[in-house]
Amino acid sequence: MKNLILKIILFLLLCSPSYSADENIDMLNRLGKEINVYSKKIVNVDVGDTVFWKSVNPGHNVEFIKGGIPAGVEKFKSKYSKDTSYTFNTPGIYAYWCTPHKSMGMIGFVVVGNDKSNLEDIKKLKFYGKSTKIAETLINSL
Ligand SMILES: [Cu+2]
Repeated sequence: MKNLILKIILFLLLCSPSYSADENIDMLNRLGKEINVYSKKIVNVDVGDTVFWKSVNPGHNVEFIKGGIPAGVEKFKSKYSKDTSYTFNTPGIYAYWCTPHKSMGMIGFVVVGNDKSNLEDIKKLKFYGKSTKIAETLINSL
């Protein structure tokens, strides 16, 4: 009987869904009709969670936008054509873009700990070209 209970506990531990809210995002040349795009434009994670960006197609990266991250957070810029990740330990909204495609709509947002206290800073960010309209739509949906 004790053995059975142990087996049931083990089964539950192995088969229960992960409580972690880590996210995976692909960096792509094309997704449907869009070109140069992150597979997810907005993700919501908990404090301490990690977001992984996979370099599915080469030539992309992740760069936090100056003024578009919570106060006290260091800047972050990944290498082109490389998988990258970032662990979000400070709550708030993080705005980022792909450095070479920042005017082509390749932008994204991470909301950490459901904290939107820096939303006004995010609204003041300057976006370029095709990203301007996309940013407006995304920010309005945060
Ligand atoms: Cu890119």
